[in-house]
Amino acid sequence: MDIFAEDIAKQAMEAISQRIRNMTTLNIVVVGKSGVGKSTLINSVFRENLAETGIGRPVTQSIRCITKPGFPLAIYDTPGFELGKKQQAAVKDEVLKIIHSGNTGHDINKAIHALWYCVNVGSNRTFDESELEWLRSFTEENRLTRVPVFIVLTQAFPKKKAEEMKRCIEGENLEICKVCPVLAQDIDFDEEYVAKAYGLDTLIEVMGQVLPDELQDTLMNVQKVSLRAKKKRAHAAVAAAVAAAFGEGFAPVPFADAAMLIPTQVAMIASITAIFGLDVDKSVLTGFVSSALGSGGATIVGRTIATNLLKLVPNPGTIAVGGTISGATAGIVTTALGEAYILLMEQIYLGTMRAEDLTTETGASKFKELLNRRKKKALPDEGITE
Ligand SMILES: Nc1nc2c(ncn2[C@@H]2O[C@H](COP(=O)(O)OP(=O)(O)O)[C@@H](O)[C@H]2O)c(=O)[nH]1
Ligand SMILES: [Mg+2]
Repeated sequence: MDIFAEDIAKQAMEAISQRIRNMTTLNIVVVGKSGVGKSTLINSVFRENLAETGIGRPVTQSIRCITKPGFPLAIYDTPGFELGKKQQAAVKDEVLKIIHSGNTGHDINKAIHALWYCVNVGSNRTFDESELEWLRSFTEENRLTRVPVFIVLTQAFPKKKAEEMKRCIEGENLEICKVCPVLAQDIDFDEEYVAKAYGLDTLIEVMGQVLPDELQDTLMNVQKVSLRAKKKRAHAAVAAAVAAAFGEGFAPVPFADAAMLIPTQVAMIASITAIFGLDVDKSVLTGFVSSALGSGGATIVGRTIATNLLKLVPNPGTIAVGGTISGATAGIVTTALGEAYILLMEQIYLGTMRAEDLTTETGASKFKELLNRRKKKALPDEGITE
């Protein structure tokens, strides 16, 4: 069976768009007075400028839902929360109503998955009593619905003051997940001192600890603040793909049939791409496939695939015996391919490599060099069990 790198890239493109289309929608309610920094927070955490460019539609008297087509996130914003006690009570009832109606159909896409209660550190002396009352009453009524509540201390500067507020709130023993101080954007004091943004990665990482498994890929897809969390999830996706396809029950195949591994690898690449939430196009994928599996636009035959995949493995000597690919070998080479792709996604995420670089000769050789460096860094017997 002959295959073109471009065909594999096309399959991968299709798998990626299907993957993203099928992602579970993450629904977050954001509560807080006007001006505390809700919009800034949302735009800084998520990769689309949702608060700015999203489409808002009113869902209740005082709550609107912001979404963007093709983006698996919905933010329920609560404008007017500052307008006194009556309005705050109304917001509370409406939030609870939305939570209940989200739960009725047992559709995870409709449920509310988290509530961010935002309080501004800069302008508050202490935590306002009326806000505490709101939280006490809300968390009480949330006992059965159990929507995870995060208190986000926005514009958390000076840090010492933020820490004080955090301790004060923690002392209330509310049923909340976490108090997270954040500075969403740098603050520039007369150009003499800059307070650096911080805390957004922690907010996402603690969210990751409480969200159900169905939402983990979505959370990684939409967030743009924790590369560490994206990589961790991507590594897990590689391990899961390998275990599912090449675990027990995989009958060894001849080298010439290495193309059999491709559907699993295409699905794995799609998962990783969805987790990184990066726009990759067909030329990038063609470039990657060509550099990993074979050469240029030419057809790649099974044997070439096997040989080139083995080149990605730090120490292929011990596994390339017998002329057949066992489940363990298939796992090792597929893992190596996944790790190479994660490396590429990381470079693109960090901006040290542009997506289109891979289609040029200098870009491709730069990537090869990175792969080699990664291979050398790996322990001599990394992952090899056969
Ligand atoms: N430098 C900086 N400014 C912020 C931050 N958060 C909010 N602001 C500013 O505070 C003002 C109100 O923020 P906004 O996000 O619109 O608040 P919202 O009404 O709660 O949505 C805006 O001028 C923001 O630029 C932050 O983390 N850093
Ligand atoms: Mg706003």
